[in-house]
Amino acid sequence: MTISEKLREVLQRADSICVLTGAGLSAESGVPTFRGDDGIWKKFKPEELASFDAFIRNPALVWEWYSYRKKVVGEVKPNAGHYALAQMQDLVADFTHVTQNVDNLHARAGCRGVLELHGNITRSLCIDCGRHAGESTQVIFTTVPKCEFCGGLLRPDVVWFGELLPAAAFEQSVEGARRCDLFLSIGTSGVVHPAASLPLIAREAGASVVEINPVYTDLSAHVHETLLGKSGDILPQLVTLMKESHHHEPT
Ligand code: BJW
Ligand code: ZN
Repeated sequence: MTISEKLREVLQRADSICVLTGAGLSAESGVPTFRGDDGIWKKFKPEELASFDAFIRNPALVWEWYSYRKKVVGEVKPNAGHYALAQMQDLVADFTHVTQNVDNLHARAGCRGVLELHGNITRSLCIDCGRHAGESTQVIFTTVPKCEFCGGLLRPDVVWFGELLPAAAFEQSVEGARRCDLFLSIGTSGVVHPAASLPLIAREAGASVVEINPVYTDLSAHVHETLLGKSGDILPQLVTLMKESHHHEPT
């Protein structure tokens, strides 16, 4: 993977960067992605588990999937890609970090103010009274967990298909996409909307749009450049270039 002269320039000049991260960012930490070869939990597609209907039909199955994933994210660590983004936020005046991930790994790497479009798997809430579960119920569940206040069913505090994204976080993401000079789409297949529309919004508003992924995606035709490779390899290289920028300026 070589970084084009054009991208080098954009990186070094950008005052405002917006990043959209997806499951691929956490793949190198050992968190399975949703789609692709290693992306299938048992035999299920995300569409068959990640919906309120699926949950009501079979809460035990859906909780089994989330319990497994909570266990995984508790056991793994952020990787070089997460840490590179935590560094990048300090190298640019305006940085918007939007994520579709629910694994909390960006926060653990020191990324601040991450806009979590699809919620956070470390939290649960009651489907009847809407209250969040307290610390004591945040353990790994062996059965379907119930609300400590009203006895209702608890669900993971994530956004399922057919559900609205958190409005404020999505609005701030759109603003970040409109404002930025450089938009990076990292480790996402770009098939789930409305998150997948953010790179297009950025491009429409005049940003350079660059994708980082080991393979081409549904977004590739719409970006200026695809950097083919792993985010844990490429993001640290981009940060190094950004740090070098000042040395290259004429005195
Ligand atoms: C690496 C790597 C390495 C591997 N380095 N990369 C417009 C058009 C069409 C459909 C719709 C539309 N608007 C809305 C919809 C419907 C639906 C939708 O988008 N469906 C499509 C599938 C067709 N969207 C919704 O329902 C959304 N809500 C909504 O729109 O509300 C309005 C509404 C209300 C009522 C009715 C209708 C509309 C909500 C979407 C919620 C998505 N939720 C999930 C589950 C979250 C909880 C959980 O985690 O369990 O979010 S689904 C799942 O997909 C999860 C992810 O965040 C999301 C995106 O996946 P992501 O991150 O892209 O992962 P993968 O696995 O797909 O890709 C990984 C990539 O990494 C791959 O490309 C690899 O190559 C790459 N990779 N190693 C870099 N080392
Ligand atoms: Zn309740």
